[in-house]
Amino acid sequence: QAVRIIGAPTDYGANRRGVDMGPSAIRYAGLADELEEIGLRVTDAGDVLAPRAEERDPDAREPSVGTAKFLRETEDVTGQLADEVADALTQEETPVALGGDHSIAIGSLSGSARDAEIGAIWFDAHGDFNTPTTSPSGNVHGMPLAAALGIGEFDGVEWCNAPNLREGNVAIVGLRSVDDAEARAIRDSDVTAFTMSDIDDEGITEIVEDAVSVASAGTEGFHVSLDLDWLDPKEAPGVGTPVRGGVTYREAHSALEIVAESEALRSLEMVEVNPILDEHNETANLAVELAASALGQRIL
Ligand code: DIR
Ligand code: MN
Ligand code: MN
Ligand code: MN
Repeated sequence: QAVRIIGAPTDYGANRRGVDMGPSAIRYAGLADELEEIGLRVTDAGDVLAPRAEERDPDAREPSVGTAKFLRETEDVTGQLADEVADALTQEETPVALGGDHSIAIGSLSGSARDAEIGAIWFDAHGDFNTPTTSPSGNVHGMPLAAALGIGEFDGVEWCNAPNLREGNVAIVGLRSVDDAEARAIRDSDVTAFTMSDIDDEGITEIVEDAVSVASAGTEGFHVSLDLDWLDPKEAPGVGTPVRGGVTYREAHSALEIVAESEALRSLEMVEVNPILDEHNETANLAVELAASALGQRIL
């Protein structure tokens, strides 16, 4: 089995700076070596081109999609990422995208869904289901799932809609911080959403098995989008929007081991690692470990 690492060093979508260094931090934590150790053939495609936010005007926007910040840059970067992800898949390599902020998921989802019906599992404290009108922040990292699904103003916006991803094949896991209008949009959609309370009640294995069923039903595999703020900040301090009460270290591994066992993982991304806010790169180290679990690391 082969994987292709693709960095997307953006911070346009986030409110705190430094997440553009995520790809470097995760590479430095030894991603390629770790994946080779578990028997994968690894290619590193380098980074897609993302100009520094300082060179850009946050308000230069497409009027059709409202008041989201850095939308042009997001379109540009996610377009490159989508092409690279789609190309990896045609070469039978599993794409492993490294963020950057979560806006890059617009690209990984549309690339992964270019030539196949896919599902998605979204491990995150947040719903990422805002649109430019519901967003309290204007930050696109709070919107990528809505953008990919064509919710609200994103309806019919071709560059961000993932062509073969249906709401019924999307599961969000680990919610504990959702804006009011965003919660309404999630409820009104056909997306399956599991909160932290659902994990408390049912246990992580039950919930992730359900998520895998949702994402696999009638699809040719699923994308896993792993926002490191899904974990409790004690385990993953190096993120821009930490929220207490997240999953534990062991729950996270267990979840990604279930993903690996499904043998339906089509593409993977790890986002929101911010080395400036981290302690000795431990959040990037954790991202590497979790990628190994998702990609089939076996203890025995
Ligand atoms: C918030 C934060 N809901 C927003 N979202 C984050 O700005 O839309 N997503 N941090 O990962
Ligand atoms: Mn998040
Ligand atoms: Mn997110
Ligand atoms: Mn717990």
